Amino acid sequence: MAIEILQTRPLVASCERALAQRYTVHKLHEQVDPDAWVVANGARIRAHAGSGVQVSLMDRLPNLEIIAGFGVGVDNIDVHAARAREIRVTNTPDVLSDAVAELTLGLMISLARRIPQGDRYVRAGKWPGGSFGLFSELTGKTVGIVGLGRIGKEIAARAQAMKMRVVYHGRHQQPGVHYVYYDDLEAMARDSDWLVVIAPGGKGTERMVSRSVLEALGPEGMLVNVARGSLVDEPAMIELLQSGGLGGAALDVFEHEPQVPEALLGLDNVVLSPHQGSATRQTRDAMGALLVANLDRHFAGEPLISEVV
Ligand code: NAP
Ligand code: 8YV
Repeated sequence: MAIEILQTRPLVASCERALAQRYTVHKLHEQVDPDAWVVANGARIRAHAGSGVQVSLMDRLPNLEIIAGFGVGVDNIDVHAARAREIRVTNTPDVLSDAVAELTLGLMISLARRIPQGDRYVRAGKWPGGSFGLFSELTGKTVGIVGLGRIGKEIAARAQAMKMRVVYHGRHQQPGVHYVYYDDLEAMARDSDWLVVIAPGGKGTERMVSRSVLEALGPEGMLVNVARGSLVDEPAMIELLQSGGLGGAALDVFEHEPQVPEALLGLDNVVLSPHQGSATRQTRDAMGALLVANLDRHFAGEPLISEVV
């Protein structure tokens, strides 16, 4: 009997091809009347391929066994509700850590040397009119990493290669990690030139980078957010960027993305990126392969590769 699974948003082509070879795939986002489709067919669905599953959908899929997420962050999956319904949840950690770390360093260098602004300056024909300006290096600066996890450690290694001093904040000091640990985020911000945010999204980290943390980072301080927009007090960040209370920001994620606050678009001490951390062909294919492998393991009765527990 064919195993029927559901998608509610497009997935990378290689992943969709692999799923179609193995399963009967229904794409809810392509249905003319998604609600009517779920009412008529939801009982046949055994798995959801992709992230973004809330309890309202779970309740309409009575035989859902597993949600195979696409991405390592699971803040857009109601994991608590899934657990209560004995629905397994998997994600795609590790395979994307290098890509996210590379983008993070790219955003840091771009902000430090105003690379996007320099490109626009040349394209606008302004160079003959004078010099673009002097900015600053990463070398010798202190970077405070908020969330020294799988990706945070890859960022730290690359920052060290840029001759930066690395310190970190998390809920726990990690044994065997030689970077200086701060249990107080505001204290770390005060002692840092750069603050890189790479902890998980969700209620536990909402606006943890508060106005007081941003003020502690200060007028020369640079904020990088490659985690989730929810971790930063975005209105306070914008106000401090405008007033000079915060030196600059490089942002790959936003509170209400893909909508980005208009106020950010006009700021010259900001670099903006449309949630591109894992957006390479190689990494997205690897994420898709891991999603499929988790589903295959589940239906073969074998241990899952990356279960969210
Ligand atoms: P991970 O290995 O689980 O690392 C998470 C780190 O955050 C851990 O070091 C953890 O340390 C720390 N942490 C967790 N809760 C915290 C809290 N309340 N306060 C302070 N620190 C906390 O996860 P990962 O694989 O590195 O991924 C991290 C996040 O990056 C994902 O959840 C996702 O939101 C984001 N991400 C973004 C992109 C993008 O495209 N921009 C791509 C991939 C991932 P403690 O347990 O010691 O607190
Ligand atoms: C997204 C991410 O998953 O993995 C994560 O948590 O934030 C990204 O890799 C990616 O944008 C696919 O939706």
